Amino acid sequence: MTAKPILNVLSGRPQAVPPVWFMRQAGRYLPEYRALRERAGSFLDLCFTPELAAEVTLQPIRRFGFDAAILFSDILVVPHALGRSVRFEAGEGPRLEPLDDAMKLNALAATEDGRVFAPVYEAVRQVKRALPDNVALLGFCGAPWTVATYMVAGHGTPDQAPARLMAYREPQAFARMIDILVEVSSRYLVAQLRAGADAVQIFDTWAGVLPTGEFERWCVAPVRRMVENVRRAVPEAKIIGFPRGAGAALTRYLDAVPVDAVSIDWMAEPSFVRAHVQSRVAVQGNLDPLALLAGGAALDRAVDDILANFGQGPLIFNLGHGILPPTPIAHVEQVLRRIRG
Ligand code: 1CP
Repeated sequence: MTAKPILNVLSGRPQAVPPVWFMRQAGRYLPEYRALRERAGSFLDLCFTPELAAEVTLQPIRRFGFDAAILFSDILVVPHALGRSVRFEAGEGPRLEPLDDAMKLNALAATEDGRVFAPVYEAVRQVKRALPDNVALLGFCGAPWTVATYMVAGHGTPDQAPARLMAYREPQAFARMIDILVEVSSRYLVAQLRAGADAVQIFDTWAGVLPTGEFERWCVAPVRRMVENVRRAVPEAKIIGFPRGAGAALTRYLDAVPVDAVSIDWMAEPSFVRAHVQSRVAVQGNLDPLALLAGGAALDRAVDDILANFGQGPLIFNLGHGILPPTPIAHVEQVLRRIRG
């Protein structure tokens, strides 16, 4: 038995009161984050200064007593370590040099500059030392497909069309990039685990936009290889998968990818998830971030529904996607009271 409720759930043991954390729990809805962000300079400076990244990681733990801290970083540090230019413009989101033809894709560096990640591992060690025994530390990275959507387009897109098109037109060059991301991301997760992360989450935010064959090729197969790589190095590694928007394809994901938990979005059908996901692994989720923003009776009802739907089995209470910046702090407190009594 471990003192960390999340690790119990990840081992398939339901908890009477489900452990809870929120995706993007460190961020702009917190005044203490906004204050520190202003002092840090650029967003990447914040990610790569261990003391600052550790402090931001700990802020939501101090304020709310969540059951997990998630390392403060971003999925786009991986393209940065591959030598791509990555910038975060205030209010505009990430900006990268696009990889918009096969020649550029084929010129992508085959391996990372490992020195880029050193401050991230130092942040993991610092957070680990500061956390209470019952709070788990989560590391993370983006899944190759989701990271590739930003590398190809150079920014966030509503439908990920540039990467989808590139994958159809230049499958070999696209596959080369995915293969590189598999290997870099696997090494990155292994090093986070070795630095002290208790578990890691693989964010495939844009898994839901692909047709079956493409989903298999660009989401399922690469994440499977990552999980195999990580477990080869750290056999007991606890891994959470988040193939957002996969819907009924969650079963095919689980058939191939041996994760310990699946994080589900708020659209997922509860009886389907119970029968085909929670019967096999732990479930994490799936509060609608807009219900959290709305608050009031609608929020209470949404929390109760999740507890009724998934509370009998292994459940990590979470959002179905990241917390929205205008979310009132009082609404987060309301959820925690509702769950913990
Ligand atoms: O202004 C700011 O301070 C920057 C906003 C911000 C923050 C707080 C970005 C830019 N990234 C982050 C932190 C972050 N990103 C975390 C921190 C840990 C946490 O508290 O959860 C994590 C886990 C991520 C992961 C991430 N980054 C994902 C996957 C999860 C998800 O939310 O879908 C994705 C897609 C990104 C890309 C990214 N980075 C930042 C933004 C605004 C975006 C989305 C861009 C877009 O598609 O529009």
